[in-house]
Amino acid sequence: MYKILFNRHIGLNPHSLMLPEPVQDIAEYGAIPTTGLTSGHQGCAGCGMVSGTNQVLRALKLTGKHVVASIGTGCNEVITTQNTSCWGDASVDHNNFPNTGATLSGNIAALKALEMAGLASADAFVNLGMAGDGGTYDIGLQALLAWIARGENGLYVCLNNQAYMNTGVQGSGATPFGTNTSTTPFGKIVHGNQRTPQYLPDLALAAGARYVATACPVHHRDLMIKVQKAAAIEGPCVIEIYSVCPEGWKSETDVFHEITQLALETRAWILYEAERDHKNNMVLFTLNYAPKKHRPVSEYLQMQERFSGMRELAEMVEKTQEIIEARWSFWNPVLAANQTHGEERVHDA
Ligand SMILES: Cc1ncc(C[n+]2csc(CCOP(=O)(O)OP(=O)(O)O)c2C)c(N)n1
Ligand code: SF4
Ligand SMILES: [Mg+2]
Repeated sequence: MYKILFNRHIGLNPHSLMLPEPVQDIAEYGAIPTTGLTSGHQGCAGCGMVSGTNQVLRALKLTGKHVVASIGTGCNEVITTQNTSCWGDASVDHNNFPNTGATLSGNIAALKALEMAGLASADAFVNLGMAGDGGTYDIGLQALLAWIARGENGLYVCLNNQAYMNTGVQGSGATPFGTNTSTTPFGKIVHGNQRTPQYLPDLALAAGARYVATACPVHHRDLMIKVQKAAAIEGPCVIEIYSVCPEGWKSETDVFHEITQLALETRAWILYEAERDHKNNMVLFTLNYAPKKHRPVSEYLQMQERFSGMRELAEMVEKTQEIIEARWSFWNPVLAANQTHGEERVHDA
């Protein structure tokens, strides 16, 4: 059983622990660092996961290491590899839809074998896995949890757009309550998705992840610091990125920023991180963003037509608000103890 300890400086001075210095000499490891995403992707206008992926790679570039990436089937893989590879100087394999976790293990085994043969140093590489929410919460969950259980080095990034977008917007384990998807249609009898979503950081932490975090590309510095931190930590790390999807969310393509900001201010998406400290037998939680004012979730539901049916039903909006309050209640005593309630802070200032 782990003790839970909260950062005393919650919302004020996060990311103070274990933050690696950006590498000045990118040839330090003798490997070719990644470039970040290169041009030519085929994502829709306003797609959040293009920015998210780019920020992950740009953050890893600063580590000076070579990225070995295993990417699961889904929009991100399709839009960055079908015409031409947009992965620049990263080594990329497209694994099977359920296999991202397993491929992370295969890649680390290969890197160790290279090291034993004196051909490379495993230290010179970042072992990166990337998959969508369908590939993570549902079909890839077993491989992911088994990879975490093996305790190997690596970073698993879930690009969460809250449904199976690449195959026509089917509902996943991360789809919000009441959402209209092709497998959870909004009809007269059943009103959209009846399940409440699961939370990947909870699942990963329970399985033994060393570091878990949520992020969004609008707060790019926060996202990039988290990625760099995960790359420096020994053991399995999991970061989940909020990924606006105009196609599946039925939103306008120019409101990426507004939708994300509303998600944060209504607390439909919470920016936080948790680090496991084996030595002291504790998990350190940090809330990275505490909205000044808690806006009602009804405002978040307005800009996305996937919610157009449920937002007309008061009881469904109320239940959505209850889901948010229940999740947020974890942080209330922390905010009270730290007397930062009402402060707004995300560390990309
Ligand atoms: C074993 C297997 N089952 C089904 C598919 C079809 N398939 C490809 S992508 C995809 C949806 C991916 O959804 P998600 O992981 O959420 O990624 P997104 O496209 O939303 O980014 C599905 C069902 C497949 N490629 N392999
Ligand atoms: S369907 Fe959604 S996730 Fe896929 S490319 Fe388009 S906007 Fe991006
Ligand atoms: Mg998805």
